[in-house]
Amino acid sequence: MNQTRRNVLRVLGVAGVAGVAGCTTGGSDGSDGETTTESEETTEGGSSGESWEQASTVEMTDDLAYAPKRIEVSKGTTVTWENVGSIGHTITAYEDEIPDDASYFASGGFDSQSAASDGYPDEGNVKEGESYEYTFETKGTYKYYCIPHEMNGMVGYVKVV
Ligand SMILES: [Cu+2]
Repeated sequence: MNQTRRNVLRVLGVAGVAGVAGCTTGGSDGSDGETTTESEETTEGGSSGESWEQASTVEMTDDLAYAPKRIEVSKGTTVTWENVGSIGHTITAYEDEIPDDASYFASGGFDSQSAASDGYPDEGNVKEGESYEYTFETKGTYKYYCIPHEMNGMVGYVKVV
C-alpha cells in the first residue's frame, strides 16, 4: 500500500519536472526579448576585453545600434552622431554614468536625464539624415542610450583620454 502510493508520487514528480522544462523551452523559443537579453549579457560580460575604436563619428542605424558602440577620443574632441537610417534616435547620457565633474549631455540640449526623458519625443529626437554633436572636455568614460530603443540594447560608450 505504502509502496504503491510512493510510486504514484514519484510518477507525479517526474511529470511535474517535465512540465516545467517544457514551459521553459517554449518560452525562450518564442520570445525575441529573451534573445536580446542573452546577447546583451554576453557583450556586458566581455566588456573588459571589448575594444575601443578611435573614432569621432558614430552612426545610428535601423538596427537600433550605435556604430561603433565604444569609441575612444582625446579631450576636446567633438563627436558627431549621424542618423543613417530612417528611424529616429536620441543620444542621452546616463546621469550616473559620466565622470563626476563632467557636464551632462543629451540630444536636444537638456541638462539632466529626467529633462531629456520628459522632453522626448518633442525634443531630442534625431531624425533620418540629421546629426548631433557634442564636445567632450572632461576625461573619463561616459555611457549613453537611445530613449526609444534602450530596451533594445541601444547604448553606447565614449572614453575620453
Ligand atoms: Cu534608437
